Amino acid sequence: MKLIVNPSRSEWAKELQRPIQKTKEIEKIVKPIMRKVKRMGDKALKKFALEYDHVQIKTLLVSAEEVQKAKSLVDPDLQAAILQAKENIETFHAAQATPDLVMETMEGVTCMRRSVPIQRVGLYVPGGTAPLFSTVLMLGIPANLAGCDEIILCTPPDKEGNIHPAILFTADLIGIDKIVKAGGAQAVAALTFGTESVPKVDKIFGPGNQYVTAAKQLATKNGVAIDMPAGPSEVLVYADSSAVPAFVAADLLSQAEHGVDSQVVLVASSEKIAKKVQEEIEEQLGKLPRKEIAKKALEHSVIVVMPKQEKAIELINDYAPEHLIICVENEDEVVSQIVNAGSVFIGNFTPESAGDYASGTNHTLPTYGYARNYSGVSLDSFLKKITYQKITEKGIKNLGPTIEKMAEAEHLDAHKRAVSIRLKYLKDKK
Ligand code: HSO
Ligand code: ZN
Repeated sequence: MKLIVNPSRSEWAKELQRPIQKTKEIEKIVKPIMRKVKRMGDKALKKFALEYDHVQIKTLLVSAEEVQKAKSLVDPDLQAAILQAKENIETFHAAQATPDLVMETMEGVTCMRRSVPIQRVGLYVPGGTAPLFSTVLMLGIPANLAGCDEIILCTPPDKEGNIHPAILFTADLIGIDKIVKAGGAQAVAALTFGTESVPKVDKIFGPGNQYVTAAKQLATKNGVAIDMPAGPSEVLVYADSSAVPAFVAADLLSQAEHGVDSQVVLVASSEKIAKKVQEEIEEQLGKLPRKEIAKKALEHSVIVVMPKQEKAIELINDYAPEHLIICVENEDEVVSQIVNAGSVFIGNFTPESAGDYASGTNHTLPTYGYARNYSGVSLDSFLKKITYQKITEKGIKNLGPTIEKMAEAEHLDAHKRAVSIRLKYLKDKK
C-alpha cells in the first residue's frame, strides 16, 4: 500500500483515485448481449450459459426438487447462522416502515402519502469466486417486507449447472421460489425485457461485475429502475492511537479479498499507526486463502497520514466511502461530522463483516463515490410513495384564489380556468 503524508486538498482526488472503469469498452460487449436476449429470449440465455458459464442448461428455472436437495447439503451450523442473520436483518428493515401520512394543509384540503410496493423486482446474486448467499438476505428480506408481488432471483450456475446450495437454502428460507440460472449481463437483459421463463421486472437490484453493472445502466434506458450505479467494493478506515492495528489490518483485508479491483484506504492520525497497520497487513495477508486477490487490491490502495482531524474528516467526506470504519478516541464527534458514506462502523469491535452479514443493516451500498448522492438499499428501495389529495367545496374556496393567481402569472390560462369554473359553479349554486 502506498503511503502518503499529509497531502494537500488539491492532491486528494489523484491520490485516492478509484480503479478506472472501462465503461465504454464494456458497453460494446454488453449491448449485443442485451439485444440477443431481447430477440431470442430463453434460447439466448442458454447460449450464453454455454459460452460464459460453460454449462448446458436444460431448464432455466430451479426446480422444487433442486431446492429440497440443496437444503440437505447446507451444514446445520450454517443454517442456524443464516437464521440469526435473517432475524436481525428483518428486525432492522421492518422498523424502517413509515406510517401513511394524512393531513389537512388548510381547511378542506387533505393531502395524503402512502407507500406502495414496486410490483415486480429482480434480484441479482453474483456467483463466481464467492457465492454471495448473504446478498439473498439483503435484497430478499426488504423485498418481502415491502410486499412486492413478484420477486425473481437470477444467479449464475456452476459448471454442473447447479446453484450453490446456500443460495438456494437462503432463497427458500425467505420464500423466493422463482430462481433463474442466469448470470452476467444476460441475466439483467432477461429481467429488463422478459423471456419465456423470466418475467420482465420494474426494478433490478444487486451487485455484480462490470458487465452486470453496465447492463443495469442500459436497463435504465428501457424503463427499468435500478438500485444504484455501482463500482467495486471499498472500505475506508479512520484510525488514531486508540485503534488496534491488528483489527484495522483485518478489516482492510476483509474488503481487499472481495476482488482485485476492490479499494481499501487507511486514514491514520500518525505515521506510527500507519506503520503498525502495515506490519499487521504483511503478517495477516500470508495466511489468507484469497491472498492473491487481496494483494492485487492492495496494490492500488492507499494509506494517508492525516495528523489534523479536521482535515481527515474533510478527506473522508470528499472520498465518500462505501464502508467507513471509525476507530478514534472521540468517535461521536467524528461520526456526527460524516456526511458522505454508505454505512458507518463505529469503534474497535465493529468490523465491516458485521454489516456484510448479520448485524441487521444492509450490505448493498453505494460505491465509487456515489455515497455523495445515493443511499444503500433499504425498505424504501422497494417502495414507491404515492401522494393523494381530496379537496372539498370549502377547500377549493380557500385555495382557489391562490392557484388562480399563480396560474395567471405563469400564463397558463387553462390551469386557472380549471379552478375558476368550479368557484363560479359554487357561487351560482347559492
Ligand atoms: N462487502 C460486500 C458485501 C459482502 N461481503 C457480502 C461479504 N459478503 C459489499 O458491501
Ligand atoms: Zn464484504
